[in-house]
Order: sequence, then structure tokens, then C-alpha cells
Amino acid sequence: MKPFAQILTEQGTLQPASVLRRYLSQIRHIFANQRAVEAILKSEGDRLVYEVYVAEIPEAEGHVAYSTTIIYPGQVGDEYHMTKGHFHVRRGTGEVYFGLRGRGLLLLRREEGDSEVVPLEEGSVAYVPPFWGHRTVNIGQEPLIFFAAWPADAGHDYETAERLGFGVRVLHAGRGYRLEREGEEP
Ligand code: PAN
Ligand code: ZN
Repeated sequence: MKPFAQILTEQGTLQPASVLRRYLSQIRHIFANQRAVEAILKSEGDRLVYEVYVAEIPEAEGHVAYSTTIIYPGQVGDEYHMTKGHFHVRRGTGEVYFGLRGRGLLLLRREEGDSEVVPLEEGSVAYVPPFWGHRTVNIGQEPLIFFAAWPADAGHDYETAERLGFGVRVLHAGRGYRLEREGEEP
């Protein structure tokens, strides 16, 4: 592979890149309020929750993979739009997130059970240490756009994240947000 440079646009897209689009109908089970999911699907048809532009980097040892993610603003019931979230298959691999636009939170958890929440917003850098599963939430009113870079052979394990959850849910409340511990739904 030869060195190269590429454009990261104002809108947060990378070219060339493969694009993954996550619609509500495909990721409906990540949200707590299934009645709200049904209501949206019924009234709007479907909804684009987020998209990921993944640079074309070989998934091989030594390479550094990177992407941009755009999470569109919105809620499902009271819960803010968010990514599916995952652990890396190779658990001992970390990741760096760099906020390009908007306001968000990064939810992190370890399989042992502890969880953390850190801000991710324009101009901020968040570090995902090895062994921490991670999910991103848009708590603002504009798209949350961030750049991420990770060891290209890390792999993505969505199943464990789905089974364990992230310990907290991020809900709209008044003019801000509130964190609800999972399992404490009213
Ligand atoms: C990111 C994420 C991206 C989308 O590039 O893959 O934000 O989130 P999900 O993969 O959980 O749908 C990353 O963490 N890569 O390792
Ligand atoms: Zn990751």
C-alpha cells in the first residue's frame, strides 16, 4: 500500500471510503422504548440514525484503521440517538476519538461491569483504553461528527455489547440530559 492523503469534508464525509448507514429499523433493539420505535416507524417510515465513513485500510496487523461517524440529532422516546456500540474482538486494542462537530457523550464499559461516561464534542479528544466497550450518543441539536482511529486488526464484537448493555441510558430532560442507570426504567 502506498501513502496517501484524503479529504475530510465539512459534512464529515471521507472520500474514498465505504459508507455504513444505520437505520432505525435495523438497530431498533438498542433503544429502551420499543413502543416509541414502533410509533416512529409507523409515522415516518424509517429514519437514518447514523452513518460511518470507513477508510479503505487493510484489516491487517500494523495498519491503523480510521473512520468518521455522523450521528444525526434526534430521540427515540426520551433516549438520544446513539451508535450500536461494540467491544473490539481483540480486547487488548484501544482507540482514539476526536470530536469534529456537535455535542456528545462516549459511554464506556468493561465486561467486569464498571462503566464510565466522558464528553465528546467539537475539539475534544477521548481515549478508549483496551478492554472497554464503547458507544457514542448525540446529546445536541446538530449532527455529532467525530473521527476515530484504531488498530486495523481489532475487529468488532457487537454481540457482547448488545448482551451486556452500557450500564446507563442517556435521556432528554428539560434543557439538558440525564443519565439513567440501566435496569432503573420508571
Ligand atoms: C467507530 C464505530 C462507529 C460506529 O468507528 O465503529 O462510530 O459505531 P458502531 O460500530 O458501534 O456501530 C469505532 O469505534 N471503531 O472501532
Ligand atoms: Zn471501536
